[in-house]
Amino acid sequence: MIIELQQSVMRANNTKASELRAMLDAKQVKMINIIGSPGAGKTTLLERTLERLSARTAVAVIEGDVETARDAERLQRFGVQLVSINTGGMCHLEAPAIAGALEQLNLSEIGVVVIENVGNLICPVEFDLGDHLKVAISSVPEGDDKPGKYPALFRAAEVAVLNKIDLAPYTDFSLEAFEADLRSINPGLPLFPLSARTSEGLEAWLDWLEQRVLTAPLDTDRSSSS
Ligand SMILES: Nc1nc2c(ncn2[C@@H]2O[C@H](COP(=O)(O)OP(=O)(O)OP(=O)(O)O)[C@@H](O)[C@H]2O)c(=O)[nH]1
Ligand SMILES: [Mg+2]
Repeated sequence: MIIELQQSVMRANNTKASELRAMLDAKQVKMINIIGSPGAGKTTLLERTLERLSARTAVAVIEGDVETARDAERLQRFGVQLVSINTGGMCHLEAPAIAGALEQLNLSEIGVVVIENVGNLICPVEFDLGDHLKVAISSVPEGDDKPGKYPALFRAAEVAVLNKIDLAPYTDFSLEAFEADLRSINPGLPLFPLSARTSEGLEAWLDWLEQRVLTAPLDTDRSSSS
């Protein structure tokens, strides 16, 4: 009974997500879904990304948090359209909540919507939000064994960021081990090791992202399993 209910929730979510993606495609808006563990640096990467991307196109942000609007408050200085969603304890965002958030945005003025998902490596992967691009963010202090332990995220993502490389000298993190683990799960996944704090490696990530969301054609066939 519980399994049936979960399946129907997932089906309803995925139907809504497909509707959202079609609606965004019609308006030529791209939506990015950033997924990573608590503290991996999602908001910090978003801050660094907004500094450049919002100079090229109008960006809106949907901030998902279990509690508080702290991340949304951090982003207010960028003057972007911003909607904060408190999940009230839930470990992920769902498509109906994104639909509600998108209704609050003036999409005719927006080129890119960025979602910061709830900090979690498992639940957010299960729920398609109607996004065009899933970004997996890991960070050095989490350890180099994470791709193999949480493979679903690294399979679903179209790109991976490894943040906090400035901390590598103080840990036993091995970039080679991380990459090998990642490659065993998703051989072609682009990986950007960087530090959102020192900006090392940031340019390559920003170049890739700009190319993907500003010039690459819309990919309307992506689904939650992609
Ligand atoms: N040393 C270092 N610290 C970083 C870097 N990026 C982020 N941090 C720090 O890591 C902490 C968490 O960063 P956030 O950006 O808030 O992480 P988050 O993933 O948004 O966290 P949640 O939204 O709570 O899941 C903060 O203290 C940041 O200043 C980095 O590249 N290097
Ligand atoms: Mg955050």
